[in-house]
Order: sequence, then structure tokens, then C-alpha cells
Amino acid sequence: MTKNSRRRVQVAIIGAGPAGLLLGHLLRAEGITCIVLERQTRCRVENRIRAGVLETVTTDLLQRLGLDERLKSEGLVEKGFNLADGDRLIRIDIAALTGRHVTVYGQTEVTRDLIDAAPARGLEIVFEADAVALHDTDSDTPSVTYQADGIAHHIDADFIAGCDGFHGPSRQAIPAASARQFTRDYPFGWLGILSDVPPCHPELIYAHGPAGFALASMRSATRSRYYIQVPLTDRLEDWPEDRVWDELESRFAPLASRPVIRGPALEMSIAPLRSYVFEPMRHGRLFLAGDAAHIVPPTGAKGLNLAASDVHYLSDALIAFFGRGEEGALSGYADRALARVWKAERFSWYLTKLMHRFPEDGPFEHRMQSAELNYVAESTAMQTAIAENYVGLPL
Ligand code: RFL
Ligand code: PHB
Repeated sequence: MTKNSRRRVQVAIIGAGPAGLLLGHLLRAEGITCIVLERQTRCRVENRIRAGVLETVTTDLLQRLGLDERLKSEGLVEKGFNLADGDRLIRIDIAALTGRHVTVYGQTEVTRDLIDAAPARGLEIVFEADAVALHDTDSDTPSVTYQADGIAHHIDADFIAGCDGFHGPSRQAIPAASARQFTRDYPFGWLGILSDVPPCHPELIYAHGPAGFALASMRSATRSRYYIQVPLTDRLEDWPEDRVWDELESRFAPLASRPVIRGPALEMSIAPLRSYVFEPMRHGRLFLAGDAAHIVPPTGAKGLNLAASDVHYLSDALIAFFGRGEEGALSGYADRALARVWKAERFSWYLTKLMHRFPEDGPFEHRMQSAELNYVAESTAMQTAIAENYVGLPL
């Protein structure tokens, strides 16, 4: 490294996932200077297959930014979803029970829309930023250093937003002694497959059965996304595509309105399931948002939506600080965000417990799961509780 560069922004954002990109756009819309530093290439960020279900919290933010054109034309409005117990389908009519809906629109598309709009809105994103490091986060003069294009960069900032996911450097920059961590690792993972075949059902089906959990989801009328619960010891080599389709067919043929159509996998992956919360979500002038501060198992479709609600609170607080000199919102950020995070953690944990086969469970626990699913099937109160959590609790 021979060259150096030094500059100043109001907010240095680490990570160009949904949290960092949304935050960057919300701050730029108010004229706040910021920069987004991302370790990966643009291509990798845009093609990571992850979430698919957006709450109105998330779609409202995209609308507020005027970045919802494609979402409105391509997103699938889902007025209900299904829990299945063996061969029985229990429809949760979220529109009738809550007056709201969710939208199926892939995280890949959200990310692309936010990245595409960045140059015109003056949001600078540095991809392939190496060795990002945070400094003096508990002082009034925090900074971030990184390397890119053979240059050592130094960014002075008023605040740093750690939006760098579960494995990023931001949370690790906070001394363990000033934090509490809460973790639950589940003894299984989800094997996901994406394929250009029409979905087997117009609405999502979360299926519980003796062989474990499976989910029929989608990205569009012609693209399906399925998941199967697998032991943590399973590798992708254990699951040739035919085995995946055989399993999906046996699980969903009795439930779905159309046959499970097979097609080549565009992507297959195995993700472990985890619940995790890091408290507080602030250390001095460093604020954490999204997966950097918390993880939910994907069963409730909450991860990306929590990233969006964190960023809603954080952008509000930063805008109040820079616009009106208010400190109060910044000191309230962690508590506001965590209150919603813990409710989503509870729901994701609950739905995970209800719908999966846990290796340690015996006949009693299996009867408890059946009893609970019977109760859900028969009780509008239970369905309403599930629907209002699924559609997203108020901000
Ligand atoms: P991200 O998306 O992980 O982005 C973090 C970014 O930080 C970058 N980074 C660094 N940058 C610079 N320097 C470093 N040293 C860095 N280290 C990391 C990373 O490259 C990355 O670009 O976190 P963010 O923004 O908080 O967003 C969170 C969501 O991505 C995540 O919660 C969801 O994908 C979770 N999730 C779902 N959420 C939903 O709301 N609905 C769903 O339907 C849903 N389905 C899912 C999911 C996650 C899944 N997996 C793979 C875990 C389904 C699956 C299978
Ligand atoms: C997805 O389509 O990837 C998806 C949908 C619902 C979930 C998790 C993942 O709960």
C-alpha cells in the first residue's frame, strides 16, 4: 500500500445488505452524507438467495423512498398462508384476520433495486472493501479504515452503522464486557432449492410431518422456492436433486392445489437455524442494525423485515439528531429496536418449535405439537395471533 486517502462523512455504514442499503438511502434522502462499505463484489451481493416474504414495514420504506416501482409490478400480494399438519391444510387468512397482507418479492430484487438507484441519489457504495476496521467507537471521533484499489482509506464519521450481518466486524468491535448475548442453536438446518417451475400452491405452505418440516414458497408465478428440514450433519452431496424432488413431492402432493413440478436447481444450499440477540444494539457512536445484532430462524420470515424495522428506527434517530439536534432518539434507539426484535424472536422460535421435528422430542412432545395445531385449526383467536405476528407487529 503506497497511497492513502482520508475523508469525512456524517455516517459510515458497514455492509451493503438490506439494512445498510436501506439506511443509506433513507439518510441520503435527508441530505445526510454517508458511505456504504461492502466486502463482497456487487454481483455476489445481488445474487445471494435469501428472504422472500416482505412485511408492510419493509414495503412501506421502499414506497417512502420511491423505490417500489418493480415491487408493485412484480411482487405477489399474499392474503393468506398455510400451516399443514400431515395431510391437513390450515389456512391463515391474514387479510381477513388483520386487514393486511405480505408481499412475495425476493431479497435479491430488493437489493438490486436499492443498488441500481444509488448513483442517482448520491449514495456511494464501495464494493470489495477489504480489511474494514472500526476505531474509537466509544469516543466522539470514531473512524473506519479499509483498503480498496491498492489505497488505504480512512473515513472519519460522526456515527458508524454496523449493518454487516452476523459475521461482520462491527459487533466484534464491541467489548464483550459491555454486552449480553442470548443464543439458541437448533439441531437442524434448512435445505433450500430454487427452480424455474410454477409453484405448487398459490400461497406458502409451512408443513409439519413425521419426516420433519418442509416449506413451499415462491419468487414469482414461474419460480419456486422450497425448503426441507435436514439434520445438521447432512451435506449437499447427500441430496441429489432427484432426492429433493422426491421428498417435496411426497410432502406437498397431498396438500397443494397443483402437482409439484420438477426442474433444474438454480441454487441449492443448507442453512443452520439459530436464534440470537446481542444487547444493547449501541456502543458509543456505533449502532448495530439487522443480522449484525440478531438472528431469527427463517420460519417466521422475519430476518429481512427486522433489518428494515431497525433501520426505520435508526434513520429516524439520526435524522432527528442531524436535523434538529435531538440526542434523545439516538439514546432510545436500542430499546425501541430491541422491543420489536424480541417479539419477532418469540414468534420465530414459536413457529420453529411448532412446525419442526426435534431429535430430542418423544411421543409426548409430538402429541403436544398435534394438540397445538388442532387448537390453531379450530380457534380464530389462535389464527389471529399467528396472522398479526406473521404480517408484522406495529412499529
Ligand atoms: P446481510 O444481508 O447479511 O448483509 C450484511 C452485509 O455486510 C457485508 N459484510 C461486510 N462488509 C464489509 N466488511 C466486512 N468485513 C463485512 N462482513 C460482512 C456482507 O457481505 C453483507 O453484504 O444482513 P442485513 O442487511 O442485516 O439483512 C438481513 C437479511 O439478509 C436476513 O435477515 C434475511 O435474509 C433472513 N431471511 C429471511 N428474512 C425475511 O425477512 N424473510 C424471509 O423470508 C427470509 N428467508 C432468510 C430467509 C435467511 C436465509 N438464510 C440463508 C440465512 C431464508 C434463508 C434460507
Ligand atoms: C423464502 O421464500 O425464501 C421464504 C419464505 C418464507 C420463510 C422463509 C423463507 O418463512
